[in-house]
Amino acid sequence: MIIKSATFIKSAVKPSHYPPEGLPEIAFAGRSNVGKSTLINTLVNRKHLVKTSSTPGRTQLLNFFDINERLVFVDLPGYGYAKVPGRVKKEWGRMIETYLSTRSTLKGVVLILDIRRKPREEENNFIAWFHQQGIPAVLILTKADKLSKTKQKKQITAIQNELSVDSEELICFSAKTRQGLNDVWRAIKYCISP
Ligand SMILES: Nc1nc2c(ncn2[C@@H]2O[C@H](COP(=O)(O)OP(=O)(O)OP(=O)(O)O)[C@@H](O)[C@H]2O)c(=O)[nH]1
Ligand SMILES: [Mg+2]
Repeated sequence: MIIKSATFIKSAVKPSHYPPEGLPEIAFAGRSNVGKSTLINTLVNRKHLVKTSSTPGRTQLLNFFDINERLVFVDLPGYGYAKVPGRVKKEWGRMIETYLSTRSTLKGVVLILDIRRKPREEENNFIAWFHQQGIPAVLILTKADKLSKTKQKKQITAIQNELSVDSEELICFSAKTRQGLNDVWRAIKYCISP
């Protein structure tokens, strides 16, 4: 994918703040600090389009980005960040769920998992819920550079069993080595025009 332009549109909390529906949209979801914002920056070949941080909970709003004036990426706040109080967590959950269930231009969700971690109930719930809503999901195992190729394979099998998906549905990715970058783009394009 040749990126001619990648620009921040706006941040939003509720539907009245979302930009008008128009271009096809792809949302990026995952546990806090998993590497959602970094994945977006890598996809569009910009180091600082989206703010990233080693501190979990960096992204707290829905952030909309225009890509090539052809599609929109939405960086969602991470879930499961332990240090956030229960009330705030609930609001985050509601914010993400409202977006995912009401946005008619949403074409797919990229769900990002850390290749080193076993998925938990949250990930399984997310996947089941996407299915139910008819939202295509792309599953990414990120930070692949942290594991050897052999260990990557082992983790793919473990995660695949845990999530009850085919191994072809899991894309190994690394922002550091750019492993899997083309596969991620291919999957995103397929969501937009299957
Ligand atoms: N080694 C390695 N580090 C990564 C990779 N992707 C992200 N990181 C690091 O992981 C940390 C979190 O990255 P972010 O992109 O800010 O994560 P996020 O999911 O957007 O986090 P929140 O917005 O807080 O939910 C940063 O220190 C990144 O440099 C990767 O592929 N490999
Ligand atoms: Mg982020």
